[in-house]
Amino acid sequence: MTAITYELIRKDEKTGARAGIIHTPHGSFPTPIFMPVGTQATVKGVSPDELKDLGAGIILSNTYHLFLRPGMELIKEAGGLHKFMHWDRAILTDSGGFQVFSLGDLRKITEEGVTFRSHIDGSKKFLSPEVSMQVQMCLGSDIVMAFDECVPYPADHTYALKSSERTLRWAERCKKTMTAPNQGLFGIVQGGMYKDLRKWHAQALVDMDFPGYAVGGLSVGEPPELMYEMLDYSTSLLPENKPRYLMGVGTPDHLVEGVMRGIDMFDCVYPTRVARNGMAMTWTGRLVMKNAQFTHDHNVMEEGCGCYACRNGYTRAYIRHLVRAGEIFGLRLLSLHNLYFLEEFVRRMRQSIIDGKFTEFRTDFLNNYNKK
Ligand code: PRF
Ligand code: ZN
Repeated sequence: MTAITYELIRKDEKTGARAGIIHTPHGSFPTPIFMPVGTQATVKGVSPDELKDLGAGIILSNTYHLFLRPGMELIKEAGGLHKFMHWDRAILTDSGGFQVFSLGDLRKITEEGVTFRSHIDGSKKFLSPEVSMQVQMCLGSDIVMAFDECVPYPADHTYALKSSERTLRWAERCKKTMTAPNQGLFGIVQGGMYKDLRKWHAQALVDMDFPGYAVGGLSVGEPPELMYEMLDYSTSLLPENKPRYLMGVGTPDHLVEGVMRGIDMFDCVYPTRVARNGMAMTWTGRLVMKNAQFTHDHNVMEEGCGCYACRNGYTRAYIRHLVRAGEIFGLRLLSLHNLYFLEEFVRRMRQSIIDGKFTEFRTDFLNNYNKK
């Protein structure tokens, strides 16, 4: 028995899109899925009950942050991350192999692991495949990510090859260390922006037989067309009976393109981050709530939206006022709306796959979303 299994429900005939179900020890959820990000063991400003209410079946959290603060001992003492943060549905934790490169100071990478200085207090720390697995075992997340290096963009072929070879050796070490029967370890495809490396890396990970695969190293500053091309090469060799996760990708247009290429899982800080900048996501594009055009606009953010804010009639004029006044409640209403929007977005996308209408969904969405 593996902790994580994927059930394929329907494959689109014209594209790589697929509808499925992922089963975890903390419940099952439909795919394609969007995972809200709870870096510090909280999705900023949103309670677990509110997350359930908007339909989240799984959230993402981060080894890097929780390792530095509050530390794995405390979370272990609390009985694991689910209990600590009061979330009883599924959790995926990223390995720290990405955050250490974007946040850690004075990094030094060796075969053994990465030495760095904490961005919180400057103290010297060390993360490796073994440490990352041990931390993630203390956290007790349902889906555990392998410790990798995200090849920076741009990188030359020699560097991308060396880095991806090391990530492969690290994946072996992760697999050896990760022994918890109720946690599933996903491999991460790297390879930079090189087709040959992408194919080789994906194949090598498939040979190691993980319960799921992520495509890493994308959405790191490359043009979208290049990302889609690399995505094609990365997924072409992945087995049909395992979930596929595109890491750190989260705008609606990237979600549709990812799903079209056979991706099942996404995560991104985008909906909550832009909410805190006063932006609302809608089916016809983004609304900058501070704009004067909303001063007298007594409509909800989006007509027909089922989120807490729109369902209860909070108006654009009111939210504009809250945002301008710097009130927390305004940011909360925007976060609840944006997260609901993306969960609803993946629900409709999934339904369109089941109904055999994914291509139409994609065309309609892109037409409406880019109209403004
Ligand atoms: N590796 C890991 N986490 C990630 C990435 C990666 O390549 C990315 C790249 N978009 C986001 N998060 N471990
Ligand atoms: Zn809404």
